[in-house]
Amino acid sequence: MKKILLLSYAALLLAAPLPAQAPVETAAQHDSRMQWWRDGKFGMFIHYGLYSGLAGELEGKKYDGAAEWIQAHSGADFDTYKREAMPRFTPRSGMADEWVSLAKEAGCTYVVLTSRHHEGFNLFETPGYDFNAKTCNGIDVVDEYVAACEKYGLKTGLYFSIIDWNHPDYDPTGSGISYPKGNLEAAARGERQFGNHDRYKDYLLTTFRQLLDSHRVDLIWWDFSQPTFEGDAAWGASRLMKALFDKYPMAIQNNRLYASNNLQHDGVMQPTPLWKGDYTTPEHYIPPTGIDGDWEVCQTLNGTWGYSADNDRWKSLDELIRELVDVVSRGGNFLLNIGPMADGTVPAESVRLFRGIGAWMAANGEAVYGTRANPFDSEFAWGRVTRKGPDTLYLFLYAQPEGGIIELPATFAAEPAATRLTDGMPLRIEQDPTTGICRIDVSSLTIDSPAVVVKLSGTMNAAE
Ligand code: H79
Repeated sequence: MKKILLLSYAALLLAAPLPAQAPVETAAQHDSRMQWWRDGKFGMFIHYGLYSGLAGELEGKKYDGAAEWIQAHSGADFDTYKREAMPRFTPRSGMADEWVSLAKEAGCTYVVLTSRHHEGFNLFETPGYDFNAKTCNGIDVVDEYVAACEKYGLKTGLYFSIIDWNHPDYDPTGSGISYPKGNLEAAARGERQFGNHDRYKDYLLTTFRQLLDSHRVDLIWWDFSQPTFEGDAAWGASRLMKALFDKYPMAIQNNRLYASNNLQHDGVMQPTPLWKGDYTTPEHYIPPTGIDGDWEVCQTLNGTWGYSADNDRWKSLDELIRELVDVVSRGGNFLLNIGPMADGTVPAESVRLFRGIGAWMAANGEAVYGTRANPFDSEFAWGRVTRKGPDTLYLFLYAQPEGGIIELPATFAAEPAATRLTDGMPLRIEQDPTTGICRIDVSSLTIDSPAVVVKLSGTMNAAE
């Protein structure tokens, strides 16, 4: 294999001091590494851990909100959490196959499973540290998951929490994030010690290496940092990144080893510099004008990531498909969550919603996969636009335009053609070179929710 002289892409772009182990590659190498992810557009997030068995309830008390946060919400100390949660966690062989096959059916191209969440319970075998699923009941959940991803041909993502509510060496004092009250009280009583955070960082690296040594991955989803607790100081970020690139040079990773702007919930979001990770990760938030560079919205079906027995605030299928289209039309990816139950079973409503998206994608996926953002300066009252290559646009009609006519501020070389995507029905199209406007007559279309897609073939002329 030809040995390539690697240039530091990040250094070229930033000319700023870099962490020693920032990924080094040229812009072309970067583009080729990112390609499957940029084209793939739609992924499934899977939140599964000890909290799944608790399902929003601990010691007889119910906690609303993000169910994977139940230890922090309840304040339970480690012993209580372990005692309550372990017996209720009953992973079943074969469940990962069900998750990934559902993802495939839904039209997802990649999947991301929580290999460990903030509770610090590892779903994979971690020799030397027994707070893991293998010790619990003999199933290495990540093993089965990776095998299922291979079986169904989906890219394999693993979420990896850098926060840890239960590791004895984790120092919560700088993290700026809720920490189980019970563990703080135990520390105050002298029953726990924080204080050796360097050892925790070593543990993170060892554990991450154990994960990589026995599981092939395409993507790592770190979670998460605060401005006061990030990067090398908080997590030994450079070492973790290097461990990933040493083992899987083509792997992709998000930006959450650093704080960046991940939890911003309004306004225009700025991109993350590449040395902090490959893409920006708005959570529960769809940036109204997109983000420069690569980005992915992660989203829940019902407001919680982890399974919660009482939560029935499900979004509708149409809402979810429109969220997907909004995101893709602005140039992003959409990572949509399921929270399986104690034994890995996917809640029936989640199955229904993902299958519904799959049915829609089977008919309209051409307008989603491999596309890029709306090329026009703004969005349209009637719906959204994606672009594929130099000569195809897809128009997602959410509603009839005024007078049944779409007006695009563009003209096309030669004769453009407009058709309804699902059946190729031709639509009348005309362009006016004097005004630079192209008109498509969609008055004959019934606009079924969530969207009807019109395909416009023709090379768009550059704006005057
Ligand atoms: O795994 C999911 C979340 O648990 C995780 N990221 C996604 C993918 C995440 N960890 N931290 N945060 C998100 C941000 C924390 C927000 C908080 Fe809160 C606001 C913590 C306490 C208040 C959200 C709302 C969690 C509990 C209540």
